Amino acid sequence: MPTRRIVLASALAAAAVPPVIVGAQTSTAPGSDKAAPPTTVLALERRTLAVNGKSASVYGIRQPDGTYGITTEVGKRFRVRVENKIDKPSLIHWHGLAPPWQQDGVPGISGPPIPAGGSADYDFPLGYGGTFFMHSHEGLQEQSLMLAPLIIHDGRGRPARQEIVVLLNDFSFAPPEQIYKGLRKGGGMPSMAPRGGALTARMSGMGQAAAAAPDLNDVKYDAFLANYRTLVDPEVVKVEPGGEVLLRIINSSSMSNFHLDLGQLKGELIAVDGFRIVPLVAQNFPIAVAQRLDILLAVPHVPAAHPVLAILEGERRQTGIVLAAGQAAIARVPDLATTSSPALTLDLERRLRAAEPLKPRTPDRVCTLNLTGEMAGYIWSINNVVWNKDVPPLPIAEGERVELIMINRTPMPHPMHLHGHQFQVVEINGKRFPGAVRDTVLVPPGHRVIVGFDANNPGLWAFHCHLLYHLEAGMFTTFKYV
Ligand SMILES: [Cu+2]
Repeated sequence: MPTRRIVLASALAAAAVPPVIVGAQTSTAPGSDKAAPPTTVLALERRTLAVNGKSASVYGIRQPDGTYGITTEVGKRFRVRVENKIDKPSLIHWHGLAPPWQQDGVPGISGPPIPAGGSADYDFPLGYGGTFFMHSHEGLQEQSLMLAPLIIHDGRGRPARQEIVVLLNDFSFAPPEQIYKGLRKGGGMPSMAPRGGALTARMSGMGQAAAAAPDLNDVKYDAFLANYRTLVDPEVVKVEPGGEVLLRIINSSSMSNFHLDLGQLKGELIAVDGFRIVPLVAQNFPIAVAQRLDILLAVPHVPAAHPVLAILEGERRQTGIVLAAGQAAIARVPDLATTSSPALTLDLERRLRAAEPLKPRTPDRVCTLNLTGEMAGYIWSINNVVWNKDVPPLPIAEGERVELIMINRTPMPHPMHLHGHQFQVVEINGKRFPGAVRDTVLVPPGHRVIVGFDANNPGLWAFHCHLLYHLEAGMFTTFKYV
């Protein structure tokens, strides 16, 4: 098969130049920067992962030395070549970054996917630091772990001695296509057996305001992973007694919201979704799908093992890593918490305050986005429109302050993500406040959440629920200002 390369035009050379597909012999696209070859190569590949002693075929995004994802620095350029070594087209989205829109990695929106055996070059400036991640936006690949951390250092907070990235994932031995088919049919597949039969009945009231208990965890997963491992054999990270660590928690699950539980330790939350907040101390932090938490942790002086756990919302199932301070015995951590956790709420969200809020400004444009759905057939939508390529983009204009009113009219929580921008949470259920700047916000059932953002990165941008099967089923739309 001839190797093809999609060369994405350099942002420096010309911000609005669309990607150019060229043959393998031509290594440089018109207008790209010939003097600047990519510095980092990321291979999209198949790999085998052992989960609780059973092996599974999953995807991975790795550098030639085996490193998953990228760690880089603010001020550098994001100069990356993605090599597609799987047997299907793929395209990687840089979640939380603000690249030129053609480099955002959403097939059919930002550009075409990279064909099997092909590669794509990316080059754009990194204007801010933080904890981000990368994942495929093609098909159901992210469900099979086509994802990795993307860390941009900016010397944030106090100089922690040690940084620990914790990648959280839900995992099923069933292929995602089978899980999705089961959801569309209203259950009945083994992976969802405990919940399947009740799906239609439970959701018959959908479309009206959600009453009573929220509906959580559509898919019954086989395992929950922290850095690709379960609590049967968790990652144990050596830490210095009396030292300080920076935890970078990434919820790259497909469908699972968690409560991050620090046990006896208190953590200082300093950033959400990469963006700094006024620091806040707690032992327990909600983290919805696609969100990130930066937490500073003072390690006690006494030698001890400190589990850092993520408990599935509404359930007892948990995953995590263990911090080992000094010569401490490491006890087995059960994969069930002692009690069921509650559903995620916005109690913490209401208390978050951006360290650098948006300048107060009357919005130039307000978009109302009803989060809607139909459980019969597992159809999810925005303003009752199921996404397809003929849905016109929502128009906005460069320079505008835009506010998005998200009203969840379904019984399920939806973590809503905007590409290419950061937004500030400015209102929850009618109460205005200068909340966190972030890229993904949870809208629980029956809630009304307003976010504001500045239209400062022209292009065609995706906006969607980050529960991956909701996204696949149509809870997706676009904004356009080009
Ligand atoms: Cu959703």
